[in-house]
Amino acid sequence: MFKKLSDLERLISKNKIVRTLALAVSQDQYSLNAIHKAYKVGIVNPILIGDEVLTRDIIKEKGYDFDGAVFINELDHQKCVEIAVKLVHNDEAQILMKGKVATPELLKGVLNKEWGLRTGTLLSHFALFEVNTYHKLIAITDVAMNIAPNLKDKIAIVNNSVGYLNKMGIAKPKVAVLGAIEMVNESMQATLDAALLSKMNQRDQIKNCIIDGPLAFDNAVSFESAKNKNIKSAVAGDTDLLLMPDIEVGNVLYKTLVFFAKAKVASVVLGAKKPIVLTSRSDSEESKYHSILLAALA
Ligand code: COD
Repeated sequence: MFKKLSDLERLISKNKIVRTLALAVSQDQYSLNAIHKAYKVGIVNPILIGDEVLTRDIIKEKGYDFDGAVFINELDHQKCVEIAVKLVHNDEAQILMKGKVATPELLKGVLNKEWGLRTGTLLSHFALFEVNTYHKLIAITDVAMNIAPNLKDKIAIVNNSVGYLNKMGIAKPKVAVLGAIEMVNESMQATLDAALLSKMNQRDQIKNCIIDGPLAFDNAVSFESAKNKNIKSAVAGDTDLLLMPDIEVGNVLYKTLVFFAKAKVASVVLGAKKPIVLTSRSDSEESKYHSILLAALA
């Protein structure tokens, strides 16, 4: 069982993983810092696409040693995205990373029908948290890509995340489908979807995990809370993955954990041809580094 995000490092070095990473709009000191760390420990070979002068200025100022890195000089952001995405599309790079560019701008490139990274399945965002008050790492999805997923989307989002957790060695991750309450209320769509997902899991329509829901946040993460409410569940209090009802709830929870609970987080977009590191500008350098590790493992 993984308890810390730094455990990812151990798994990567055990499997001797080395990936080529394409950074779109490379003049971003925070991304460069994280990439430099991953480069120095031999996990990534970077291709830096962006304003080469500005990028080299940052590298020089910070004293980074990027001797083996490839630089592609491009000033236009959209073109940078296109070049980076095409490198991954053509398997010349195995990780796409967002630099100093807006998330929707990058995602539109990723979803481009000709040269994007679509696979026919839904792309979704997967965030893995280390929270001091929880007994293991906990994943949360989707907090950054799918705005208002319907039932079909939620099935794909669960499958993407479960596939990743299975790869991490968790054979049957426990998935809590969140609602505002733990009872089905016909006026609350999230609770209806949760009940359907649970039943689909029981009938083996969604495999390799144990799904329960609706669960309110407290009983998803606390045995005691579940016990107090007399909830009998194989998931309650021991959740590996929290499925969010929509992007607003997910994004607020993500930021609450980081800013109020001082949680550590790593995140990656799954379901594309290759993993995408899509951290936000406010994420710490450590978080960006751990996200690269998460992508390298995917
Ligand atoms: N996976 C696969 N294909 C998708 C997905 C997805 N998640 N989302 C859209 N598509 C496909 C659609 O099927 C369609 O073919 C095409 O892409 C365009 O679909 P639209 O018109 O619904 O999507 P866009 O281009 O307007 O927007 C897609 C975004 C991912 C950019 C949009 O959903 C978005 O802005 N998401 C939130 C991103 C964000 O702001 N995150 C920041 C939070 S920190």
